[in-house]
Amino acid sequence: MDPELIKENAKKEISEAENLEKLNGVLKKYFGKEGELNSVLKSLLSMPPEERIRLGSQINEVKSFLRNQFDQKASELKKNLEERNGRKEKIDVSVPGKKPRVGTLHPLSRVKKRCEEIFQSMGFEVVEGPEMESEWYNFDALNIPHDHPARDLWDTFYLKNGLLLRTHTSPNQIRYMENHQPPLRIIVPGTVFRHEATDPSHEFQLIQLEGLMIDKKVSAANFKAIIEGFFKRFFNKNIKARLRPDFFPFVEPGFDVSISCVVCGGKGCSVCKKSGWIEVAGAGMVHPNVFKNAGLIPGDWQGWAFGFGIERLAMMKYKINDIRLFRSGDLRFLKQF
Ligand code: FA5
Repeated sequence: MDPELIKENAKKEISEAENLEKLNGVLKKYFGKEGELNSVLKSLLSMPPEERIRLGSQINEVKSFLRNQFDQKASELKKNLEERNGRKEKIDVSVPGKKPRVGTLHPLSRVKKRCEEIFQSMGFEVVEGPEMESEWYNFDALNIPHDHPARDLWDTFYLKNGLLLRTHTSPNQIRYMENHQPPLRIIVPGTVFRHEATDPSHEFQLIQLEGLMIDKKVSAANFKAIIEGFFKRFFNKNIKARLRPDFFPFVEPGFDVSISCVVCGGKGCSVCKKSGWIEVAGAGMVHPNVFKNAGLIPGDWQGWAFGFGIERLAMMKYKINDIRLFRSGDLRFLKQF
């Protein structure tokens, strides 16, 4: 058959195809194994060489022309189909949107931030110190010599480089006084580490907040007023503070600080074990040896220091009964904040 005739017929049939199925039929009819173009190609074998070349190139031209026609028609039909099926992009303004989840501050970060705000408003500067600490700053300079039993209470992780992971934020009392002349008021929030088993109220990693105030005349009464004021604002309740004698080698005298129970207000409940009080911090008047080790003359200055755990405050504030939840990574817990 004449290739030109095939071309005209196929062109007509392609343009008339109403759907992809019909177009496929046309494709098969002309391009299939037994299709018209192939049978013309087969007939070339019996032709003289010159005729074969001429007709062969004519067939090739027809083939590429028709291929184009098929492709164009196929994409036209597909587009129509998509439009009919509604698969083309459509904006349905009535569909509820996907709400992006906004992250929130970790409860410990929130509590730490709030503590900083309150102390800053009372004139305290926020200071930081290293988590990897020397024995000198963590123990010796704080009046805890090598053979002192208090070291057992603060067992920690000793590092291969001769340093250790600090067990409390108190080393920063020395670090700060070494470089700053009193009068001074600082707080030092930071992570500390202890070699101890965990339970609902103990972690081996926690955040402490250290406080230090040094001046010419600073008393325990002054400390009590500051710490009570802090807790009143932190819990937004009429909290009372209580100091009882306690021992820490770096203070003299030393106090155990309790606050009236945030749940029962001091009447006695299961949280405060019926005592009406909850222990929250260690504190005391700065020991003369600490002044000496920081390069200050003990008789020249007076001061107090305290340290409490941020986790324990967060537990009271948000009524959390297991300290281990904070670092569990459990989103069901974290999403509540
Ligand atoms: C100290 O670490 C002293 N450096 C505090 C201090 C500072 C005393 C300045 C005097 C002057 P203590 O080991 O008691 O003390 O810890 C202080 C607070 O950290 C505790 O009251 C508690 O709130 C918290 N804490 C201690 N160990 C843990 C633990 N394993 N898990 C959770 N909180 C803890």
